[in-house]
Amino acid sequence: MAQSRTDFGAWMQARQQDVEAVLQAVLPAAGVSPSRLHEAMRYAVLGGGKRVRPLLAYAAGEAAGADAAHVSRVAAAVELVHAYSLVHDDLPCMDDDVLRRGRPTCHVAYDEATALLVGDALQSLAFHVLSEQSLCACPADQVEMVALLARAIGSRGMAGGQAIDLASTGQELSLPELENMHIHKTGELIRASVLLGARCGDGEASRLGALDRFAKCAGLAFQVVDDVLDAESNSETLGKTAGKDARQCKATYVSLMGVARAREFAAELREQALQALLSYGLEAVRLRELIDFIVLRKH
Ligand code: GRG
Repeated sequence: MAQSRTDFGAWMQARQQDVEAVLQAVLPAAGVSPSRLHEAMRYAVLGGGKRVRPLLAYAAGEAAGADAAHVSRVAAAVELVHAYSLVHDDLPCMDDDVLRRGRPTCHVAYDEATALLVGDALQSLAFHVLSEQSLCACPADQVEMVALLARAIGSRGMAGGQAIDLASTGQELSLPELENMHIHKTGELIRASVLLGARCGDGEASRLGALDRFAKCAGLAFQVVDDVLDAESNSETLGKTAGKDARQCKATYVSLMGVARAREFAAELREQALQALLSYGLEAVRLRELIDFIVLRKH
């Protein structure tokens, strides 16, 4: 194979820097009024996080032969949505957490009302970034991209998954119920990241189907590993409060399957994700490497 793991490290760093630069540029400067809100938006987004969703968008864009500058906009949009979801998830009325990306959460560093507005404004900025410039050959395709993101993060997507999560805390869940929650809460945005990256490229329907199957496995694998890390790692390594799921009596893949079986399940999902890419050649190398990154990550 022409490209090696070392290349993946360099590729990942270059894409993380690329999305950081777009995020820096699209976020209003802290000095611009209302400056406290803008400063808090920058605090919530910049200088932290693995940028997994942008990396998936870049990798899918490469698999679909997309223009890298167009994919950068998608990458920034999905990260803005992700940052909004974390800020709102950390609020006292939701998960009530004080640590995120190794720093005080947004409502602790600022205040609850500001954090609420940060989430609102980041979500709005995401759609601005996705729609402001032409990202694909046909304007109607770009309208579909906007609709795709809206569906993925709304009441039948990420926000719905969060609602299911809140309603089920302290309840016993079956595996299918747990899976349904995660498909919505974390899976839909991961899926949208892959599909939107690919939609900047050739957008061939059969190929999008394969990427969709990849993305569904990647999204679930991400969550299974998240549950394992919450149970096995520590707050310093994770940059967020570890061990919360057990303390809150939350159903997780670890509580339902145990750590060893959860790890096996993540490995099975990795296999299925790789199977979905069988019709692809070297153009999907980054997607294949990213599923390994997702499954083997330590934080
Ligand atoms: C508030 C509408 C709304 C939705 C929140 C995604 C979500 C729904 C909440 C996040 C809570 C959480 C910790 C979910 C587990 C999986 C997850 C999204 C972990 C954090 O994502 P990473 O690991 O974080 O990609 P970084 O910091 O690397 O970006």
